[in-house]
Amino acid sequence: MYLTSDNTICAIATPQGIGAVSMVRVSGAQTLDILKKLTHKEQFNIRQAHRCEIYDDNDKQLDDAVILFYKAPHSYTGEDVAEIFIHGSQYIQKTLLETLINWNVKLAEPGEFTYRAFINGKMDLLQAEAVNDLVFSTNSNYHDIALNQLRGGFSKKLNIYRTELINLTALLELEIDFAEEDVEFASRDKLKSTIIELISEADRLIDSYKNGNVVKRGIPIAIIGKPNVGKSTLLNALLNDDKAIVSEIPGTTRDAIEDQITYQGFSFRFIDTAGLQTTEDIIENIGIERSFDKMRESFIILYLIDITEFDYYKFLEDIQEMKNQIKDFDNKKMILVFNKIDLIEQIPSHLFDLKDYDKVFISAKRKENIEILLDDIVNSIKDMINVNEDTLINIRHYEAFKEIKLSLTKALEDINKNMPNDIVAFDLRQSIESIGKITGEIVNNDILDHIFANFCIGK
Ligand SMILES: Nc1nc2c(ncn2[C@@H]2O[C@H](COP(=O)(O)OP(=O)(O)OP(=O)(O)O)[C@@H](O)[C@H]2O)c(=O)[nH]1
Ligand SMILES: [Mg+2]
Repeated sequence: MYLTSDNTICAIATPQGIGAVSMVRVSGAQTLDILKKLTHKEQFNIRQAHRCEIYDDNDKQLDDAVILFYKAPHSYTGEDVAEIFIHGSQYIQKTLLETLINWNVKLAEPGEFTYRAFINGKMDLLQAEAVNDLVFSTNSNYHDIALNQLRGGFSKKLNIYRTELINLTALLELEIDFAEEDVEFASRDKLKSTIIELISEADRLIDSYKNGNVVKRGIPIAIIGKPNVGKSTLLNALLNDDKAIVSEIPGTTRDAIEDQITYQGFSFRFIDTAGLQTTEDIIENIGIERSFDKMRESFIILYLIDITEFDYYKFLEDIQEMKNQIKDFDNKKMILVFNKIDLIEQIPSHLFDLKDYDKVFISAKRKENIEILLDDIVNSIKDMINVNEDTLINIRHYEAFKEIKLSLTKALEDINKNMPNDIVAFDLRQSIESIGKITGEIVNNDILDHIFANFCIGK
């Protein structure tokens, strides 16, 4: 266990490097003494900005700083905390940290401040994890979920489930105590209906993880099509970057290339793939196999077509091949993207007859109509992905809900089979434990270490 809470810790809380201002955070019982030593000042008012000179270990003035002092338990960590705002010079940052370390302040591990907030009951584990998600949030949907979880909305809901299960289990256990008298404290109908309700809630949350995960990591969108239709050019246009090699030689892209952009509140992960064709070239074939893998993981497929070479029958063959290769092809959204419109005078009217598909006409090379394509993608995603405040975004929570569902389903089966109360109570206790794992009532140190190790230093 690397995280402890019996000493005073410090860390730079702002990003590494040179900046206008940098903030060093200190937390622990020695904080006030450290501040006095650092500033030669005796008095610090709580939650008030103090502008003061700070001095290094050799009593040489280091900076003109602004300091905030928070008294336990009314601070982020629940301990005495100081926030020292200094000029963002790397020399000042480094010397201040060295000075504090010389005075026996320990350099904080990643997430150690939030760990202390959790240990001191300032937040539960779900909220602590939400802090990290908030720091890492890259788009408004991810941000909204993380912020709600930090505010405690989801924790409250979980506590309601937990209390409900604890009450039901207690009644069952009471019946065990009074077994001889044959009394029924817990109505079997009420027990069953509550369990069914909780299972369906667990199901909803388990299903939400697929969406939560892509909202967090970027919604995968594959760019697919025959060689040379302009897939790599489109990727570059979408990213506004020369990420992929473009050439007039068919078969240029041999392996998938991907990158993210954020657009209208979503992060999209665009994947450029090797052109689809039958070939003898082994490497190219591996690339094509990977194109199918990328289609499988995508929510949306952009099927790119060179408008000067569109062949309806070949297109139908390709669609059939995709359906053969991709099990849940019909759950995905496919957008037909006709490229190279700069090479033609007018869009052939028969293309508008392809009524089963969204169609977008672009010139990737000239970056024409790229926004129209992005808007179409956003509209499609809004139909496919529904995120709300308790969408799961954390695999640990997802796994815990799968456990909850398993033990509740077992409890229901056991009730239906008229199994003894202690067996049903055991199943219910297991599901209570799984909820406890999410909020942190029941969690071991290895898991805590693992969770907080993914945090930033200084958070
Ligand atoms: N005129 C015109 N040419 C384009 C357009 N988009 C791409 N091209 C050209 O088409 C050729 C192929 O482009 P790529 O982006 O490499 O095509 P690709 O689909 O990635 O090809 P592979 O990787 O070989 O499958 C290049 O010469 C591009 O400059 C466009 O909108 N208009
Ligand atoms: Mg390419």
